[in-house]
Amino acid sequence: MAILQTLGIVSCMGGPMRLCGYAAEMLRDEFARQKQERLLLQWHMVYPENQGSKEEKLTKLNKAISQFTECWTKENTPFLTIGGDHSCALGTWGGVLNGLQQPYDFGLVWLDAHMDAHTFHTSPSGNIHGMPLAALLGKADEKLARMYPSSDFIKPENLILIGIRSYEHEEYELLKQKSVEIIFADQINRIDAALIKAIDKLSLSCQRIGISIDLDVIDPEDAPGVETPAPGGIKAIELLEALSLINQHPKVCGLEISEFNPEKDIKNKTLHLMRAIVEAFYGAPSNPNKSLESLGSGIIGNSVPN
Ligand SMILES: [Mn+2]
Repeated sequence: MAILQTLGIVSCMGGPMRLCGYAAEMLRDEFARQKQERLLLQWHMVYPENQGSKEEKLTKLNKAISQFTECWTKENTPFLTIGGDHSCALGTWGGVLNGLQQPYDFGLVWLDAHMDAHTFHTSPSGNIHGMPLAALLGKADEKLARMYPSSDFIKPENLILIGIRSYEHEEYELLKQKSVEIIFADQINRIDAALIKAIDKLSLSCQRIGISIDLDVIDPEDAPGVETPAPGGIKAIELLEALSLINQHPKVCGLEISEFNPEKDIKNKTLHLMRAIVEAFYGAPSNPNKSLESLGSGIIGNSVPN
């Protein structure tokens, strides 16, 4: 029986949502309902404090998240983090960078409908779940930088965004200025090939790779339970297949899943999908009879911003 270290972040302070903080507890109960034979999640939960401003609470929460992922990174223990809103990425990946002796060797695949690269200066909403990549790239304003629990950053060439289809000009400018690779949703003809290509590319220069999934990368038809749905997303079944093809990839140190909003879910579709995502990547490997070589690049056109 494999035991997977799992951190639940019981907070939705980084977004406008009321209930996404319950995602981890709901997923824990969902796993508990069925007998586990192959994969056992060992749950740890972090909760925000009652006192202080939202910024102060998020600063402490991200610090707490980072202490777990730093420790697991140092021990080389694969982990799963379950948000919460996507601002938890500040803690998850800031902690990984803290735990690495060579933080420059870290790569991140960011699956999201949005770019999440705002700062307080550019964000129309002021919601922090739209800002984690600015901080992770070292481009945060002062207020955002205070919430980020690391002094190390991701090298722009070690970050790949996949599935983007809704963004503001300012975030695009920030990423473009850094030449971050962006694969837009309408460029993807095969998510399995695109994901494998991204992991292969990062593997060349990175010792560890993280995968951050915002559930809104999936088409709202398949994942209605998200706060900020955007039509034209990836099919759930295709994402699951893609993840099973990189099942427990030796370079992948952790998987993050965020932005589940139970209020908008229909018949627990998105909750069940979260579970399937965990099992596709961390469960027993299936035996794909596909040849990876035959997949091609999976994208149409050039994915570097122009
Ligand atoms: Mn996001």
